[in-house]
Amino acid sequence: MKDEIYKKPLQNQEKFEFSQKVAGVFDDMISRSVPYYEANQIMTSQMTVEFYKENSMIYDLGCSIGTTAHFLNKAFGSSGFSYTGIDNSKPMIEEADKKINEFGKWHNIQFVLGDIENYDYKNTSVVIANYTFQFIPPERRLLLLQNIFSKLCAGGILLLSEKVIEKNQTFSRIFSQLHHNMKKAHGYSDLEIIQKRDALEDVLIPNTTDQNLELLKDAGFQNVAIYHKWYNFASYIALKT
Ligand code: GEK
Repeated sequence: MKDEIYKKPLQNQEKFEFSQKVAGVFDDMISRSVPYYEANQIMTSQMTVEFYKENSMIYDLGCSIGTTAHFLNKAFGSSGFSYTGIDNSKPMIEEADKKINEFGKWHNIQFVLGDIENYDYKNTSVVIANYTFQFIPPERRLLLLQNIFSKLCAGGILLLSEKVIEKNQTFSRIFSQLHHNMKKAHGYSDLEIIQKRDALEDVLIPNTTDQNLELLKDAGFQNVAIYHKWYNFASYIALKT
């Protein structure tokens, strides 16, 4: 379904929430808002295949409607894997569950309603957190990363994708403008883009590209690389050695 949530002028601008309305149009919303969303999903699944260890769990933090699981299903083909997608939005998990029968029977896939900050993680070789940390209060991000680091096996990875800002304000301004232009090219009006941006204020809080690198190092990851970057979006791979 087409995302038209911010199409009409809104009298009372409410804060953005992962509601029923958002879950219903999420596919369209995220693919028109996040640059190279599909390419990033493919890269996420390729690296997951590369680093996944048998008998361990893949965790997808903030799995939304389960799109990443579908890319993993395709990338793994007939090799089995275990996956848990966690999200604290009930409508998102309900949407994800609607397509649970589309996965290969040899894959062990589940979607769970839960908070990624209190989840009881088990042995894992791949943790995926695509565009989710940006919704965690900044002062709690290190603790969550430390918890993930402690549950990863040696040789395991965290794949982290985020909206980012730059330290240099000129770069930040230009990158934001280019993102705005990209959304317009994907069919959103200026009004839609501005109303959504206002709704996300203080809800989606981006770190700088460097802050994320530092956080990952502080959490214990010695080897970190940026594997995908588009202006104000960055994806990091962090390896536990
Ligand atoms: C994708 N990864 O398609 N606990 C659990 N879930 C949370 C929490 C939390 N504390 N905070 C936010 N979420 C997906 C896209 S969307 C990104 C991820 C976006 C969930 C929230 O409910 C939402 O579904 C998801 O994180 C972020 O690749 O909408 O920009």
